[in-house]
Amino acid sequence: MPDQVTHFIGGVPVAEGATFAACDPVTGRQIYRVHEADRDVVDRAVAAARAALPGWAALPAAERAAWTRRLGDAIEERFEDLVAAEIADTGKSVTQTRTLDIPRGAANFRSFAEIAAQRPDSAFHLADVLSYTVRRPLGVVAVIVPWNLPFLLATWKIGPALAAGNTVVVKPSEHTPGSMAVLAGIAASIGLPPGVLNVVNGFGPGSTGQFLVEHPGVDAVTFTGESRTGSSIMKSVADRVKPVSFELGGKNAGLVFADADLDAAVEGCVRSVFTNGGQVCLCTERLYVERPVFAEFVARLAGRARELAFGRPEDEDTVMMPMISAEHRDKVLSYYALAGDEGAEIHAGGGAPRFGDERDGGYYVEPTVLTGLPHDSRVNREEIFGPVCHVAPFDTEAEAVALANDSEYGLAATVWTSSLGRAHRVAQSLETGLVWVNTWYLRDLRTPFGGVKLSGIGREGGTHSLDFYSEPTTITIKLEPGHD
Ligand code: NAD
Ligand code: 6OD
Repeated sequence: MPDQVTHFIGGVPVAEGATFAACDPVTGRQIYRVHEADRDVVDRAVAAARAALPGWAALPAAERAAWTRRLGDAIEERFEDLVAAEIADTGKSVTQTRTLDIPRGAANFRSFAEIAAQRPDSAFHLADVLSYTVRRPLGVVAVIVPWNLPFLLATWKIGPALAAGNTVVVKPSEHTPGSMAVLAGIAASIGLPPGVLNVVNGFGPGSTGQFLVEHPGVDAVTFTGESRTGSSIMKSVADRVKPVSFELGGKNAGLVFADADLDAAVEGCVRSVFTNGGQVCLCTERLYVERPVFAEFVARLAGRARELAFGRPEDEDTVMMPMISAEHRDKVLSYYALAGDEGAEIHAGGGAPRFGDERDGGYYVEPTVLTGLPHDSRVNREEIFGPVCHVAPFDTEAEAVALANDSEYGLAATVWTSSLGRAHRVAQSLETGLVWVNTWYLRDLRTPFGGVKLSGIGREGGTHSLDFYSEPTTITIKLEPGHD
């Protein structure tokens, strides 16, 4: 592990700016220091990206795709370094990091290389008029990402942005800069043209993130994070009308019908509620269960929650990971306390575990299952972003859909049923960008991904990403002289 994390500008590391501590969420101890990019450093990163833009944008799509693919391949070569960096920053389990976070980074580059290389332009021929469309990159794209799936979410944006001909300045979360530092090293080692990929570190408001999105040399912003941060970024780029793509928060519902395979539903909900310590925007925080199976479902889910292993990240059977920071742990625990104050019955968890070792300095909370709260309680309304769900009974399909849709958010929902008709009907009635039936977080990278309401603007994934990261120009040619 390096003792400091630097920026990466124009193909070289840049160790400038005051430093701040990055802490290990497992123990709370400092692991290294991170340089914070001030306005001057951000200026230089944007200038490097602008200088690289004409050459990169002019490359044939197939050549950019080859570079993008090479980044994916090189991730495999530095796999263990990336696993180590991601675990150090987040405390997530080695099993998840090896099977989800890092492989998805490689897949993000490879998939978008493929999709971009094969993308046709459209043409329309009408009598003596030919109209066709060419797509141009947006320019310099600011990529701002959160801490929960740091490598997966950054590469999900960098891959298509580069394949579409943009150059990027990436700002990872202040909590999780490690894996982007490794990616920067990978870019340098494969000889990616300097300035195509730049990384600056720092905080959000009044710091690196804000300087970057407001920079006049940045043409577009792609952001994943909290809804209120999205709203504030939108305001700060409004004057320049910069294109934005936002993947924001969620308060996702799961609907369990009495005709569901209950074993599969319980295990699926264990995943959808507790994966990554509940710190995935797609995690379920509200479960609605049809009354005949409600009591059994709650008992089984709570039983499974109590069993989830709190090992160390390097133990292969560890499931539970810490919250990212002391502040976030305190926020989650404050919702556990609020649930008690609001009259919840706590079936599992409700507090912070004690280990009797160095992990007591870390940021762990217990997986928690609640019932008995009113639909309008804050616990049922606000995104908690921890390993917790509230379970409520319902009596009719219409009631379940109405409860699920009664939210300011609209990112994802899950439906558990054995009826094909119900699956289609309910899935099409849910006001979310994503619905999973009898599964959760099963991804096909070609599909549109994103949310409605407070959960985001726009869709990324497959050609939808390429649509965002490029602008069409329609060219209309009159083929024969004559009247228009
Ligand atoms: P956050 O909004 O606090 O921060 C995200 C990133 O934005 C960080 O890099 C941060 O430094 C930066 N930032 C903050 N304020 C900024 C500003 N004013 N200008 C520019 N940059 C700024 O989010 P977080 O706490 O890191 O992540 C958790 C949140 O992200 C949750 O709400 C979660 O639901 C959401 N999320 C959504 C998705 C999705 O796909 N919809 C995916 C992951 C996380
Ligand atoms: O899988 C993805 O592509 C994606 N964008 C996941 C987002 C997860 C949110 O925490």
